Amino acid sequence: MSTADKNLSVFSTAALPNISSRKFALVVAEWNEEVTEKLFEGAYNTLIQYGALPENIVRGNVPGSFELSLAAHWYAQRPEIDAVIALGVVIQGETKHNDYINHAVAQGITNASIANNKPIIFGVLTPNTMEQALDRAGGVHGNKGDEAAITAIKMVGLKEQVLS
Ligand code: DLZ
Repeated sequence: MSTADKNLSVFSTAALPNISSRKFALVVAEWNEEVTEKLFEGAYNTLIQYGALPENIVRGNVPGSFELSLAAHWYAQRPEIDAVIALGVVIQGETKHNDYINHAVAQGITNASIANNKPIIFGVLTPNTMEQALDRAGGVHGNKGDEAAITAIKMVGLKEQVLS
């Protein structure tokens, strides 16, 4: 299903793990800040709604989405962090810059996640227009930040189930 047909804030919440002692890092790109702040709000509020404690959530800002993977890697290296959520928006431009950024971030986050054996969630919107971005940052298609937070919670639970 494409995101055009999906509301990013509607998901199954059956059997979510207890996350009251889990620690999360949110890494937020400053580029397209009007959108990424909404992604942050969505992710933060969803973590709180499903049981995370405010003191167990840390935030780090990076200049643009290209820097998300390295910063996520740094947070994932901290032993106390259970999951990292990387939030950014890369809007298609007149050049291919967006393609390079999108591929680099997707690959960088995958690599950092596997290297650290921790969930690092790809909360990056890759729309064609600002309007499409806003639609997915608390607009008609929900909030990618909400979806990223639920994904982090589910992956923390799955890791516990599989590895402990
Ligand atoms: C340079 C750039 C461009 C053109 N577009 C975006 C964007 O749409 N979203 C985003 O998060 N960052 C963008 N950036 C910045 C890069 O991610 C990176 O911060 C710079 O290339 C570093 O010099």
